Amino acid sequence: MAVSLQPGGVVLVELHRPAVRNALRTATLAEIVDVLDIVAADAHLGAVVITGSEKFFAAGADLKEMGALGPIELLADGRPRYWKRIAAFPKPLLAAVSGYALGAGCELAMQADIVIAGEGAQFGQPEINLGIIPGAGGTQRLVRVVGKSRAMQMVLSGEPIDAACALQCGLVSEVVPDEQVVPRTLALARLIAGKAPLALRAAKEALLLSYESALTPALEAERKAFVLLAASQDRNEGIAAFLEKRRPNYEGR
Ligand code: CO8
Repeated sequence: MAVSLQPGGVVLVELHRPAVRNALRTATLAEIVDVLDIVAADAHLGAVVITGSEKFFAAGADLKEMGALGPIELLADGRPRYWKRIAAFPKPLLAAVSGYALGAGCELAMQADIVIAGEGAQFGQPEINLGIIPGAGGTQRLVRVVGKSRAMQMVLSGEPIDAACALQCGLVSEVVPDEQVVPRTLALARLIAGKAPLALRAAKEALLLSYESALTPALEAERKAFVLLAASQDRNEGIAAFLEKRRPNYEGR
């Protein structure tokens, strides 16, 4: 895995295990979590982009590693903890997906707040072909994103969908030529990372509540966050900058 600092306070995480098509070892998830912890704690870093190679985002869990675990070992396995920590990352997380995003690779993409796909991307939950089912959100997040029928089709048949279909059903927000996936996602991340940090955090939290909560309590939480932001300097700065026709200077306060 390679980690690099990009312009605008964006951190790029590149999965790199070509021999196994970027299969996700537990240690890889731990490394991703370590990066997210560092970014979360650093006020100069505003967003993370995670990507793979042009042909493979990630081919799922590492089957050599996972296949060796029985139920008792799986119960004690650290992966669910890492997935939860990825989900709890408070800053924007974007996925730039080229090629295959299968199994845990598709689940990793779904953990991102925004997914940008290359034209050749394929998203799938092929676990059924192995006699198992998705185990890191694939049955739950997928149905919330693409709806019941499409999720059932993907999980029960194991057949992947292409980028055009992923766009149509809302799994990704943009499809661009494969070679543009990383530059486009980095540019979007840079744009987002320049916004007021407290407002970004509140917005992400409020949007994610729509997954977790019924409408009325989620609307109340949104309203509370909206009201709370009125106490921030950045809110006054943002409005003042607009009225004075200048760029805002956000400080995260
Ligand atoms: N884990 C480990 N190794 C893998 C994985 C993987 N997920 N995917 C590919 N590899 C390895 C292959 O074994 C092969 O190794 P070798 O060269 O030593 O033979 C090498 O990568 C190249 O693979 P292919 O020859 O198949 O490469 P292609 O480019 O022809 O195809 C694909 C690429 C389409 C990605 C294909 O490799 C594939 O279908 N991979 C498996 C995808 C899959 O089933 N993913 C779901 C995994 S399960 C999961 O994520 C949920 C958790 C599972 C828990 C299991 C608990 C028991």
